[in-house]
Amino acid sequence: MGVLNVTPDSFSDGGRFIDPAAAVAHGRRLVEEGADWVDVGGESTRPGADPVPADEEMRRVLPVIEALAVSGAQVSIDTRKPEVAEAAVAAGARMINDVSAGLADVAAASGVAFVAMHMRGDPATMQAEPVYDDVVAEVRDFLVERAEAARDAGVREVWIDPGIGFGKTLDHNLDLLANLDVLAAAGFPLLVGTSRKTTLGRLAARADGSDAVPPPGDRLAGSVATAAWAYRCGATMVRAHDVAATVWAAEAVVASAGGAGAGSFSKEGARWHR
Ligand code: HH2
Repeated sequence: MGVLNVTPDSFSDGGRFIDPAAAVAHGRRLVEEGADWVDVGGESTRPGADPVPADEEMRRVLPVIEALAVSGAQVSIDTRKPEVAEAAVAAGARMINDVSAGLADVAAASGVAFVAMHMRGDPATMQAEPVYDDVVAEVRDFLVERAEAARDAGVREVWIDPGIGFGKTLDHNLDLLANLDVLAAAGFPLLVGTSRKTTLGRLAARADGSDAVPPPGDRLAGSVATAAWAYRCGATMVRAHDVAATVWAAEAVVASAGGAGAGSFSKEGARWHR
């Protein structure tokens, strides 16, 4: 799943694709690089981000979704608002990626796929000392409850996502990454998004023995390493800004894991071929 943020303030690519033509061109590039889905968002969910009114969010994303869908791309809409999700589906989106895990009814009514992601609180407050007794069990139980409710509401394709960086400390994120196999065994396809996130910046600083956290654009190594790790642990989709590098990493890890008999992670729609 390639990331396309049509926002002025996203944490890593804010402002780069606010022009619709630039956004559409980047979305097409993500597909050429091997993205199976292009995840279009019009509101940043980084910690402390300003909320965006629905009409402004729609103004940003709808022309981009329409143009990408017409050119044959599979588009998901990254939103927490029902009216934006509905309008995005009308413009051609085939999946609702909802970081609040609350839009299952919209997905059911419109017949599209749904991603239920775990977040503690909301972006304005989520990094204020999040506390869990057992982060892996709590995230798994929440996701299974939301995913089962979505399935019962009639959504045919339901994904779960632990929401790396959403109301979690570095240690919480690492515990989740260490236990992705538990989430992969929860009964729903698993999506993981680590791309360029602060956790990776902090690990890079740790490796350097430094306090200086590298900026999002300098977190490629950690992004592809954790994407490969996620696939190895049973995830079947990762959310990535750097799609070409991520597809190569996926190919390398599946080939290494499976030996000569492994299938290949083809760029033809980024699906496993055996
Ligand atoms: N992460 C972000 C946004 N949406 N959706 C899912 N399912 N999983 C994620 O991990 C996830 C997500 C944050 O990244 P980004 O879109 O690049 O930044 P911003 O929220 O600042 O626009």
